Amino acid sequence: MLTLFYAPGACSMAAHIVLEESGDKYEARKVDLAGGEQRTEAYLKIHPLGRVPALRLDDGEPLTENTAILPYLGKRYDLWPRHAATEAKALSLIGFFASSVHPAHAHVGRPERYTADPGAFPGIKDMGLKTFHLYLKQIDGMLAGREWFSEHYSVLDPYGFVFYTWGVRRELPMAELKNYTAHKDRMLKRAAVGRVAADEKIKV
Ligand SMILES: N[C@@H](CCC(=O)N[C@@H](CS)C(=O)NCC(=O)O)C(=O)O
Repeated sequence: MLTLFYAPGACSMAAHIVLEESGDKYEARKVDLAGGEQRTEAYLKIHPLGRVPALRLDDGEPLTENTAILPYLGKRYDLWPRHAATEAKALSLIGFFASSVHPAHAHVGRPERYTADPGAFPGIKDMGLKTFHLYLKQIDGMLAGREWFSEHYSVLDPYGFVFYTWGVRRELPMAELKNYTAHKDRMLKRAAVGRVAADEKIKV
């Protein structure tokens, strides 16, 4: 059985939604990020960087990083493109999400990662928020005229949904992003998304 280590509202929500939709039995283990559980000796054995998500596989080995976890779950539950070109596009989008969109947001929430000078925090947060907003607008453009990020619903959609909820949390004008907002509404119509959003107390 798979075990997901997650925190409410974090990027681990993407894998949480996929597992909830899979119909498979899995264990969801909440990690108390505010309380610093991610830095305990026990958790660092699961994720050496002290982050969520981490996925404990059937053989007991941990798998970390959304860029690995989501394709793995997608292939396991048939939520991953089957053809070489669409798969490459999916990897391209996951790479963009993980290496550009997510770190832009981290500048807002975790400025201490980027400078030791607290006086520089406001500038880092401000630029992070502007860059994050710019990426959200790009995502909105990617969804023009389409229902899902790939040809069919896939693991890309819960991952994209996470950043929408972060935009709401940062009080960005998300309603202006019509395609992205329609995507969020489609996501919320899925029963499993509703269950995870309730469990993680997500406001969108
Ligand atoms: N590159 C990692 C990033 C994971 C990450 O930064 N997770 C955040 C939550 S969204 C976290 O665990 N933060 C805990 C901390 O910074 O102490 C991935 O995509 O899996």
